[in-house]
Amino acid sequence: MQVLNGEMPWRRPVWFMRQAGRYLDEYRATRARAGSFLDLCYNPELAAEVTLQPIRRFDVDAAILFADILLLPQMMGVDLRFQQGEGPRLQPVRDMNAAENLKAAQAAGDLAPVYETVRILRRELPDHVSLIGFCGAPWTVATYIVEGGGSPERLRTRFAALNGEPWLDVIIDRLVEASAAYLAEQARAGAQALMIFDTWAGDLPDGLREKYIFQPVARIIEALRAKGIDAPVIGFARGIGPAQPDFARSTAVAAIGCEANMPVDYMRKVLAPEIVVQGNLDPLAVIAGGEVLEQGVQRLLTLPKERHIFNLGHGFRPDTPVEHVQRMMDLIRAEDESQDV
Ligand code: 1CP
Repeated sequence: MQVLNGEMPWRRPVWFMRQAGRYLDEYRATRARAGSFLDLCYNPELAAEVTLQPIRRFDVDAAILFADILLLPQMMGVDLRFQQGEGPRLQPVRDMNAAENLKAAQAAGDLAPVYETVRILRRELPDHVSLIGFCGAPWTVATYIVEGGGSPERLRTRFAALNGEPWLDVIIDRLVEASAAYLAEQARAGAQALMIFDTWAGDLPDGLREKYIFQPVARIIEALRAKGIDAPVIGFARGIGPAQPDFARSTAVAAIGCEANMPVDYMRKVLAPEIVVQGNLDPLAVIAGGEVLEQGVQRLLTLPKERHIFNLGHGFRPDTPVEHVQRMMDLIRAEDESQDV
């Protein structure tokens, strides 16, 4: 929170995307107890439990609410299932009639279990651990709605954007409205910072980013401010590379998440002077361990502490060895210890 508010932090802040997840035995055990992934997301006690598991293991500075970006479209009326081993399946929306049936107004109100998870977490977390709420960005959530699930190339959605399909505009507008209400409720329940995940932002060419990536995120933040929510927002427009400064300027995010292939030199010289950067260790380097991990961490420690939130460039993979995560934490914390003496 100090870095997001433009202050010098007491140490370099660190947290990890997907820090709660399948690489932890205790996560797999709790998930089995919950039944399905969605049962876990909608069970406030168990969702809070899995959020807290990595906090007990590692000395991280933030917890991210355990939920999923697809809960919101589910409450907007899109049928959602998680098939074992296959990822999400949604009822596709690909025409005006289906788009106009998406409910925006009451969707956030139907996510009460998520706000209960946030309240439990704020009660249970140590004071120095910040709580991050989140939602998917309209573009990324729209890709799941249009494709009907995960998809290697997301071609239907990208062509809908290239062709300027009016039904895609309706989907995006409904998502903007519902997402702003959803994030506002998370903040009211106790989330101190909010992150907007635009995992598929890199799918669009120059000229279309403004309309489908920047503006929807900007409108969500404007709506939050209009509702009196002043929590800082971290924008993760994954894969837009040198368009990051444009994203930062057009949206008024407090920080940008950087993808794993963003050169650290570019983050230090071009991005950090303008905005707080979060990221961007390659999740594969954590699996590899050894020299690769050590060098990757050291490279990121060259970023100014008051402008950097240590993280991965994308989430932990399930095959990540827990000892390597601990090793990474030790390497990061060694910086602060060496400066204390
Ligand atoms: O237990 C399991 O096997 C389920 C795996 C899983 C987990 C742990 C899914 C299914 N979602 C989550 C939790 C989750 N998802 C969090 C929790 C907080 C954290 O620890 O980070 C967050 C923030 C998300 C966000 C999310 N869901 C994104 C954006 C970030 C990213 O990873 O790029 C996306 C794209 C999703 C969709 C989704 N949910 C789950 C899967 C397998 C997918 C990807 C589907 C696909 O595109 O193939």
